Amino acid sequence: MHTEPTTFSAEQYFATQPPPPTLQHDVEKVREFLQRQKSEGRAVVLVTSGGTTVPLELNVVRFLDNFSAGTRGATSAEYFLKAGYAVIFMHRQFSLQPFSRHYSHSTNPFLDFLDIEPPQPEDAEPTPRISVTPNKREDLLQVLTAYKTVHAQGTLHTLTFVTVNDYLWLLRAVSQEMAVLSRKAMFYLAAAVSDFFLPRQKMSEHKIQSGKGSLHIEMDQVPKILKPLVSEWTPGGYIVSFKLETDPQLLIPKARQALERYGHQVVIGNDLHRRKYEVVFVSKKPLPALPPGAVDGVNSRTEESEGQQESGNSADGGKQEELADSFTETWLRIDASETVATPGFPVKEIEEDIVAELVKRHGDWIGDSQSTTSQ
Ligand code: PAZ
Repeated sequence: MHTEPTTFSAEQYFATQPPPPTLQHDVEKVREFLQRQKSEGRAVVLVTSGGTTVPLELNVVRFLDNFSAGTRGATSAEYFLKAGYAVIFMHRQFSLQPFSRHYSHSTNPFLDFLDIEPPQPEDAEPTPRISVTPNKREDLLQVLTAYKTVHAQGTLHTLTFVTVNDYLWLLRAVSQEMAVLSRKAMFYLAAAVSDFFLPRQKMSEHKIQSGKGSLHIEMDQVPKILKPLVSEWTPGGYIVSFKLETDPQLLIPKARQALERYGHQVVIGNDLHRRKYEVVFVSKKPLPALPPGAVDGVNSRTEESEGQQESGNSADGGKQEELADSFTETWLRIDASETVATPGFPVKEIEEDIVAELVKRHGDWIGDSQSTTSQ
């Protein structure tokens, strides 16, 4: 049976696709967390992390997935916590998490750090003890101390998603809750979210059978949820999205077009193979102050580009050149060799610099609004 692909607006999407069963419970917990952080005067960042799946059957046997391990999100979450933010860590189930990430890779399995000591004659109970391998103690102590501190302060709240549908519902609900923080809310959207999905109404109920030969599946486009996120769900928030490309030529044009279409604050562009040591911050240049009585043209310009497809080719009638003047690009780079664990040398993580830059920009942005409102 051939069914036509559908273009879902965000509204149509939520009207036709069912929410995950745990949504209500998750939202209540998020609300409590936010109330506590607000009363303690903290800024809160929502970090999304890891990849979404796209199930192919209602009784899911097969699904599409992507490469993301959640390293960017889990690492950044730690640096945000260190910088004094409270963090809602919305991640793909079983992907990397802050703190435990240091010990979940096969290159650093935590069981290899533990020793079994036989019971000593003076022990009351003849039970073997577990101890930490001496040369791993210092690192583990550091991670464990940070982890315990965050737990004692109650500044980390975790949420999980698996499918793209879970992700979309959660993102909408959490961002709507975060609106109470206005400018003190930051969104750090590092998850690798599928661009395509199979609507429930088109899914096979049972396992797709192999007897018919090759498999043809036509997927629909996932709605561009940055637009309602920026303009409806959490209008005051500071929004940072990520753009991953494999063709370096596309990185800047696509980042600019995203900013132009959605009107948020920053796109961080990264190339698949260079992402551990190089990223680019793309943002709009502040507009020059308007003369008294003049009309602000920002919104109309954003609307103008609304109908355009994101495209990196030059068949855009010189649009890229025209856009270049209204954006700034800041590259962050670290030495690639420093990102690899080498005995005696600390590992450098680019997320430390990404977060430092964002904390500064967010602080300036909050400061700007306070100086505007107090005028
Ligand atoms: O999870 P990870 O550390 O392996 O990768 C991080 C990333 C490349 C998924 C992230 O930096 C990113 O670019 N996320 C957005 C991807 C996109 O939708 O374009």
